[in-house]
Amino acid sequence: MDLPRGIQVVDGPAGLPLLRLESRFGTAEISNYAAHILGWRPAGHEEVLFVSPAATFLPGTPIRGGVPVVFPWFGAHAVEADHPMHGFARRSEFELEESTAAGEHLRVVLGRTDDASSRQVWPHPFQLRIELELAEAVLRFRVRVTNTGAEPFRFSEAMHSYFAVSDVRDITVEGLQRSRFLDKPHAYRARDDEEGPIRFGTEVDRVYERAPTTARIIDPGLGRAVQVHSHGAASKVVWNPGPERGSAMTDLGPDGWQRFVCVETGNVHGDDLDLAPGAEHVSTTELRVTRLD
Ligand code: TA6
Repeated sequence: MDLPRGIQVVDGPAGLPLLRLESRFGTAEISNYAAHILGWRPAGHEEVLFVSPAATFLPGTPIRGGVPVVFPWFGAHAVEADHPMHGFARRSEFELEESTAAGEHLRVVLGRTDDASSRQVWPHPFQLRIELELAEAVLRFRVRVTNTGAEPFRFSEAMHSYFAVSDVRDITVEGLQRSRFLDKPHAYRARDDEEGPIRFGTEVDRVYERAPTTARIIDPGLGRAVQVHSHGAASKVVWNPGPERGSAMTDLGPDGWQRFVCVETGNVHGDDLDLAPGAEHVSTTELRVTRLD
């Protein structure tokens, strides 16, 4: 496919081919493998996403960092323990379907459908498209799921975004105060008693159902705030493994846990979705970076 000006194929980590979108608005990268967004540097700012220095880029394995695509289930499979964590999409190949440039505004669409491998673990025909737009001061990504079969299906989805931070112990996440969440480290106990911003240092793993549309990562060390705004995505998940779990994650490295926070957007747990034959669902996430005064 001929690529428009501003979009090119470059060699990424471990020789992984990446699509690089570059304009006056900044630079972003996404791989055909797993439709995995691996970087975003808006004009005037440093890298916004975290990719672990110990990440592996092997076929069939998830990449630690960037924006893993979680589909068609979130977390462990509800019944089959041997099914891949967070579904199969983040371990599979996508095809570049569209690439467009409108001035400095660049956009690519990567897609995949069901295949023999997916049907072994999830018996539904589907089309999954990940759209990535590099716009002025915004990185926008969409998840488009279409039911191409004759039967309805239920699914969960999330864009599991890893954000680079100075030190997770020095940041806060605002915007979710007093919102109800499921507290995974405490047996998913439901809570809504958090009056202040979320702080980190020990394991934090929270699923906010019917969450507020916008959360903000406040990072005094980097002098920036990252806004995570979503629509068509009822859930937010906030995760950092903390020192104990983090140091045991081989693709994270010894102090990798300190360098990121996940603020994920999607439709998970009680927000999972039913899709009728022929129907399509779109969820959109927009990232913005501002300097802290
Ligand atoms: O989104 C939070 C979470 O479900 C955590 O419980 C943790 O498992 C994290 O995802 C990472 O999962 P992964 O399979 O990428 O190691």
